[in-house]
Amino acid sequence: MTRIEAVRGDITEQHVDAVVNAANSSLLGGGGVDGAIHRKGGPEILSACRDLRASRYGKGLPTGQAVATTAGRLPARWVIHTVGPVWSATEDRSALLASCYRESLRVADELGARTVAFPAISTGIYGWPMDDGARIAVETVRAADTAVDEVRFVLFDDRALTEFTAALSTS
Ligand code: AR6
Repeated sequence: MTRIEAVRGDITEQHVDAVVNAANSSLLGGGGVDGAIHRKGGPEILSACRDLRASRYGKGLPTGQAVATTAGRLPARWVIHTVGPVWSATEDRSALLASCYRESLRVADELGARTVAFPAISTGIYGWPMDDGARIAVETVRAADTAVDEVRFVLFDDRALTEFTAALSTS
């Protein structure tokens, strides 16, 4: 049984086995969570991402998939990079957002990670509404078949924490 919690905080400061990065397909960095992880984790992460681009992911990491690297100087041991979908008002991309959570947990299982911290994927630069993003995150993690003991949603502001707390209080 996976314990699921929501806290307010900074994903880069989490003492967990793996932190999830809301990356983009290039794996070469960006703003938001991605920028913070690379800035605080140092050049080792970017170097590992470059290696992935030169080997398994020549065309980039597809949306909805996940891959792990070192966490460099972060307190976590691994970063699991995943690429959320950009929000669309005309196309339902929620299966891709759910896939980010599911695939990240699958990678965590492969690594043997028992504690995993997630940001609210796609709800920043990619524009996903926070209430819907929170619902998909919680439903997908609850339904996942994983050996991870603890999933921690790490939310940057009160609004996000409120939405995740509400999603967690529904059964
Ligand atoms: N810790 C926890 N949450 C954070 C942090 C942090 N340090 N910083 C921001 N958030 P975003 P996306 C929240 O934009 O929407 C990048 O350029 C933020 O308030 O990081 O998936 C990538 O390279 C929001 O609720 O990710 C991609 O190009 C949530 O984390 C693109 O942005 C996600 O916001 C991905 O966009």
